[in-house]
Amino acid sequence: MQAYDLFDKCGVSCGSNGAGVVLQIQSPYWWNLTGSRLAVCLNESFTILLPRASQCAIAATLIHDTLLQRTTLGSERRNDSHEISSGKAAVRVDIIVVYVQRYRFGHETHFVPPITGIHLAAITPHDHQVRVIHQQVERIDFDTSADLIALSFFSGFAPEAYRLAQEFKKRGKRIVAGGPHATFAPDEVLRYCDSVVIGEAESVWTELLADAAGGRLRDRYVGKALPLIGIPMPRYDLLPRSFFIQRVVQATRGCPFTCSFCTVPTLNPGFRTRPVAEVIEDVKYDKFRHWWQRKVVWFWDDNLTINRPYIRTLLGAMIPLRKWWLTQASMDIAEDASLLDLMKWSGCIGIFFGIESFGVQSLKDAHKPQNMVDKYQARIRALHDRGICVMAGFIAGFDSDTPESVVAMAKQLYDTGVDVPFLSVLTPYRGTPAYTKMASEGRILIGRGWEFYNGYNVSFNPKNMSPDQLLQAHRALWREAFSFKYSLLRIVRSFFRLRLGAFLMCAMMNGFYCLKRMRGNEPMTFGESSPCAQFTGLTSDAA
Ligand code: B12
Ligand code: SF4
Repeated sequence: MQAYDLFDKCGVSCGSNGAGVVLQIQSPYWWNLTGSRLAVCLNESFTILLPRASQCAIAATLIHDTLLQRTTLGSERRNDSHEISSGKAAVRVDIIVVYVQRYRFGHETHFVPPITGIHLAAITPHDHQVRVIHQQVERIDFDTSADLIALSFFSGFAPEAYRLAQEFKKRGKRIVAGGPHATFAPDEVLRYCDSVVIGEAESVWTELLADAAGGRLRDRYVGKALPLIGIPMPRYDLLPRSFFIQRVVQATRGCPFTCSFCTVPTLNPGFRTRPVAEVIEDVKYDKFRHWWQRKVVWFWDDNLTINRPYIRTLLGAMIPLRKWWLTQASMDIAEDASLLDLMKWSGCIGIFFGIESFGVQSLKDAHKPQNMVDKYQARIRALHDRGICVMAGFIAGFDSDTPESVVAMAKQLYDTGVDVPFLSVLTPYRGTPAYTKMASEGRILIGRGWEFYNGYNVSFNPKNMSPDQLLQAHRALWREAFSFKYSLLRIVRSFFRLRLGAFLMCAMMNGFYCLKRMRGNEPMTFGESSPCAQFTGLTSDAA
């Protein structure tokens, strides 16, 4: 068959201009030809300029073959409508990763996507049709043809999830919810949704979908924490392109520590690892549009490096792939020089540490013995010596904190060497020791709805200040830490200390937050008039 016939069959028009052959593709798909690579995306009108007719023939064959492999393609392309796919799905499911903006004007750039939605899509059996909607960057399609709406959300987004559930209910949809909030508040979730998944989805998702297809959806499914073997690659093809980074990977689940404010030990019990070969498949996937998306691997693990034999094997396997990777780890790694070297050789450009506080008592209260204030500087230096960027989380609102100690963190974190700070307000999430303690002391502000649990608002009575003083201290810290002065100082310093990828990451993230600071795009403060106010009081059930 000739190239032009093939194009006709694919709905691709073909012409020529002075520079070469022009392909005009106006179909639900577009093909981006770079060398021999073929990327498939959706809903674009796209012009490819091919200098030679011979390339035109290659393009035609690739496009045609791709269309012929439609069944494979079904799991390789972005679905914008359930109608687009052929075949009869048992259940058409819309997975919605719920989101509420946490800054006054939203994000200027959407940096890294969640893995949850594309993971759930990947474990969805092929006889069902799946779409993934990231509310962070996509509009919610209430008039969807989906039979089942699957909502995933954190506590801070619960009011929005319930609002969505109400809207879908009005349209006669069945709704299932899961995630960290649903796991710890299933009864509350069932007031808005038909079904709830408690815990991890892998052991129950197939059964749930079969039940939905058979019209016998149960109200509760309790997921078991299974070994992480045979987990399919996340559906990267379903990610909106507006996320700057695309390759998010999970290699392990769980964490052996028991920090007082963290739900991980109960949410993901034990510490489980995926087979290295399977993780490497995800790391190798490279049908992304931009070079940095092919280059960067962002591990969304709880504590990737804790099992040393495992991480050594994984990193050893990553060395030849020449990627740039980032993850979250605990500070003890800084004492392990050979691991740090391996991290460097395998392309580590950034590590997130939960430093949390400079207060010794606060760290005790947080059950964080692995953090030692007097060792922060040396430990951060150990990473800098390998050119690795240190991102670090800090929490305001521990019992020993005062407004002054909170604001002082802006300078302390700079002096300690942190390259990119993440600044949160202490939040007593259900399922944590912090929640149990504060609830028993009657310190949870029961009039405040779940929107106050977004990490930037105050939902409890601090010990040494009022809730409003804590909020103001956090905002003052945020403004100071992301002031032009500190942001620039961190960027300049990182230029001399970090390897290229790490420097770029550091510069971008500091630039990102500094721009927010300069625009007055601060973390949103909720009050009685918050958009979610109708859900205020739900936390009283929790208390
Ligand atoms: C990666 C991560 C992030 C990333 C990505 C965020 C994102 N949107 O995914 C970043 C760093 C941005 C982040 C930020 C925050 N995070 Co975070 N994060 C995590 C972490 C470490 C891993 C989550 C993950 O991707 N796991 C891998 C995927 C595959 O699994 P999963 O999401 O857990 O989903 C499984 C089950 O929960 C379930 N499931 C989930 N949803 C659904 C939906 C349905 C329908 C079904 C059936 C099942 C199901 O099935 C999945 C497969 O088993 C978790 C810790 C943890 N272990 O969960 C904390 C965690 C989710 N984060 C948390 C918090 C508090 C935050 C912040 C508010 C922190 C802050 N102070 O700013 C912000 C919120 C930012 C935001 N805008 O979303 C809390 C949430 C607690 C709660 N009750 O809400 C957790 C649990 C950690 C903790 N401290 O306890 N986080
Ligand atoms: S080290 Fe991190 S993941 Fe582990 S329990 Fe503490 S906060 Fe949670």
